[in-house]
Amino acid sequence: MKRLNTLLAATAITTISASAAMAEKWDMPMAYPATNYHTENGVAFAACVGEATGGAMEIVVHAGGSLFAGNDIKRAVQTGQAPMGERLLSAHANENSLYGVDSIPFLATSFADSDKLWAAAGDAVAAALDADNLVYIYSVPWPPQGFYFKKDVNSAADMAGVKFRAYNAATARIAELAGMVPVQIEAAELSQALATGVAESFISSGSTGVDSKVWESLTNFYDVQAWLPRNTIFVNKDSFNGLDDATKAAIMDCGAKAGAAGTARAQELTSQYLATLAENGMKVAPPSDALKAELQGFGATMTDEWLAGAGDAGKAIIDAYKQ
Ligand code: PCA
Repeated sequence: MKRLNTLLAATAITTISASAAMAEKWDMPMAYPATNYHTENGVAFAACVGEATGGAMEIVVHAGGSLFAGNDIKRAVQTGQAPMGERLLSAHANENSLYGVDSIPFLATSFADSDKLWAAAGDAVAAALDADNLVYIYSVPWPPQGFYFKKDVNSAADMAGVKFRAYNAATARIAELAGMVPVQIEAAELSQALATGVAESFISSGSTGVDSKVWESLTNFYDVQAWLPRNTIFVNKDSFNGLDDATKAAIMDCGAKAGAAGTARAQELTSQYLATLAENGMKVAPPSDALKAELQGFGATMTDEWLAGAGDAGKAIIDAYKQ
């Protein structure tokens, strides 16, 4: 009996050390600052997975584009250079129009409508990711998008010729329609671009305005509420398929929780961000009626263009959303 106990104890020790040795460690590149709620939510997701797998799966978040720059994260995960990552998928709408469904001006302008649009679009976007060798885990919206300038802007005429920082095809297109000059810049480089005059305006959330201390370079925020773009977390399909079922389930469950928690956090922070902009001396205002009408016109053009590019799959999403 004593011998058996010794044997069992030895077996237990072997099992523990084997599972510790086998603990999987995954890097998760993210593009936004460590203090941004998307990143904090990613860290909470990683902790959730660690806990749910008893430490067998360790996910290590790399914030601020430190492992891969935002624009490189999707390709890195597709090709297995990183097993998982986070990306603003609308920046890849040139690869597949469906990735831009969250950046159609004035289609979904509130958190409730963003959820509704995602309920209509999520499966099609997940299928597009699958075709890119990626498994969809969760996504979280940014707060509604508004315009930053360094002067009062009351109509599109006031925007003519202004250097405008774009983060995807939709933001570049809206700049073009307004007669501005778009330049594509990652959020991580935004402060510097504004400080050096490479860009003198942009469209984004209060969140990114605060992250970039935008008041150091610009003066006006117009709360246009044009759309709520999303950050999406995905895993390389081969890496995912190599996991056991329990670990897959842990990732999916923690992902569902992170999607809900991150969205709630975004909503909670939205008005705080605008208050922070104002506290730092920015003029925070709704757009004038004239500007709003012009932007709505650009939105109608861009909706038609998106539908032309996204075909039947796009139309099915918009129809389902509008029901
Ligand atoms: N912040 C990101 C994307 C949308 C947003 O609110 C950015 O400006 O890059």
